[in-house]
Amino acid sequence: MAKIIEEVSRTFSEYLLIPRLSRVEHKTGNVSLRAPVAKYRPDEEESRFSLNIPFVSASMQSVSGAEMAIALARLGGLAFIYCSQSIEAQVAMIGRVKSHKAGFVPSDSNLRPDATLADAVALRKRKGHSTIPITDDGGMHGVFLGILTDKDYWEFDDDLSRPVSEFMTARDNVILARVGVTLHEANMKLRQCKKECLPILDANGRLHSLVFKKDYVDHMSNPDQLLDKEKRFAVGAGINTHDYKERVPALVEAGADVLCIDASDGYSEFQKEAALWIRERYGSSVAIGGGNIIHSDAFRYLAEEARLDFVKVGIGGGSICITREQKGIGRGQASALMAVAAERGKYFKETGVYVPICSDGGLSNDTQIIIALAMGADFVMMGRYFAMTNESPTPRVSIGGRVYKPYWGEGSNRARNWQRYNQNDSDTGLKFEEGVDAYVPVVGNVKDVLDVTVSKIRATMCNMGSLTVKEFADNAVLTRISEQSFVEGGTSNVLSLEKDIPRNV
Ligand code: MZP
Repeated sequence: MAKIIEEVSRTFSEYLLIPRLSRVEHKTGNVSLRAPVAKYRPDEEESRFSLNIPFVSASMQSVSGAEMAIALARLGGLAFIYCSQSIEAQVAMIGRVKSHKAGFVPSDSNLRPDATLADAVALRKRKGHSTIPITDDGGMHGVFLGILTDKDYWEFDDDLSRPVSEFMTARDNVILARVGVTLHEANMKLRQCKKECLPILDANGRLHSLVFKKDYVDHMSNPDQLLDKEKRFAVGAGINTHDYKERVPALVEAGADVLCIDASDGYSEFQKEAALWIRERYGSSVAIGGGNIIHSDAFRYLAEEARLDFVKVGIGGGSICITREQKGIGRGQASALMAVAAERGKYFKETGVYVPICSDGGLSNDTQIIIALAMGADFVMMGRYFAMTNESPTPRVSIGGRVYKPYWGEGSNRARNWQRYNQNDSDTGLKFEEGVDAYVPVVGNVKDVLDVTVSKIRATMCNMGSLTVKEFADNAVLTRISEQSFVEGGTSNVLSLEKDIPRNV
C-alpha cells in the first residue's frame, strides 16, 4: 500500500525567523557569505571549490550564457552554462568566459602588418576588443611588431584601405615586459608608465599575452570575484546523462570548474553512472553536482553511491515549471529542503563528510532566499531572478509600455531539453511539456539586484547572531505562520502610494 508522509508539504513563505542575540561583532561588514560547493571534511580541510556569495544561475537557455557567467563570477557567484545546445556551442561559451579576464590574457584579436584599417575596424566590431597586437603572421603568438588601438585611427576620417602598419605604435615605442614577470610587477609597470596595456613577449620576441590596467581596476573594485587558479573567471556547466562521455571531456578541456547533472528528477541510476564515469576520469579535479531530489533516500543515494560533490533540491517549484500538474511529482520546497538537510546532517555525523546542498527553483523574493539559507541550503540556484537582468541572453521586448524579457522552461516546447526529463537512452524527444514559455520584467544589471539581496542577507544574519552561512543555518529558529500573521506582515490600515492611490491623483 502507498505510504503517506503525514507532514504537509510546505513552502518558504510559511515561515519566519525569530531573531537571536546580536553581539557587538555582528555587523554586516563582518559577515562572510562564502559557501562550499564541493564536499569536504570540515575538520581536516577546506572545500575544493567555494563560492564567495551563495548564488548560482540556472542551467537554462534563457538564463545562463557567457555574459551571465562573467557578471556572476565578477560578483563571487557562478553560472551554469546550459547544456541544451551543441557541445561546440557550450564549449564556445565557456571559452568566452575564460578568455574574458585573466592576469595574462592570450590575445585573440591580432592582425598582420599588411592588414588594412578596414580589417582592424571589422575585427574590433566582431570581437569587441579595441587593442589589436600586430604580429608577423597575424597569430596570437607571432613575432610582435607593434600595437594598434582605437586611439590610433579615426574610423570615419582615415583612409580605411591603408595598412595598419602605418597607424600602429611600432614595437620600439611600446612598453613591453618579458615572460616571467609577475602580475604584480606587470601592473606596477602599467602604473609607472601610465599605460593601459602591457604586451608580454618571450625570448624570441613572440607575443605571449597582454596585461590590461582595466583588469586590475576590475579586480580591485570587485574583491569577491570568483577566479580559477589561472585567475580566470570560474564557470559551471550543465551536463546530461545522455552525451556526457563526449560533452564532459570537451567542457573540462575548455576550463569548466564545476559540472552539474541537470535533470528534473535526479534519483536515478543514470545519474549515478554518469557521476561515477566522470569521477573515474577526473578524480576530484572538477566538482560534480547532481539532482534534483526532494527526500532523504535520494540524498543518501547521490551522496553515497553516486559520490557527488553537491546535491540540488527541488522538483516542481520553478516559476516556469508545470511538472507537478503534468506528472504529479514534487514537494513543497521548504519541506524538501529540510528533509534533505536533515539527512545531510546525519550523513555528516556518520562520515565526517559535509555535502553541500543547493536549493533550486521557486525563490520568488529575497525573504525566500534568506529562509532557504536558514533551512540549510549552502547556496541557491535561480532562473527567473537572473532572467530578469540585462545580462540574461534574451532580447528585450516592449509590451504595453513596459520592458520585458522572454523566460522559458527547459521542459517547454521552446527549449525542447528532453534530456533533462528523459534520462534513459532509449527514450528521446519531448512528449509533453513540463515548462512554460513566459515573460519577466527587466529589472537592471545583475550587480544592482544582487547588491540589494546580499545586503538583506547580511542584515538578517546579524539579526540571527551569525557571521557565516553555516552559523546562520545552525543558529536559525523558525516559526510557522498562519495566513493571518502573513497578512499582518504586510502594510495595514494605510494607503499605499504604489497600490492604492491612482497615479494621476
Ligand atoms: P526559478 O528560479 O525560475 O523559480 O526556477 C528555476 C529552476 O526551475 C531551474 O534551475 C530548474 O531546476 C527548474 N526548471 C527549468 N526548466 C523547467 C521546466 O521547464 C524547470 N519545467 O522546472
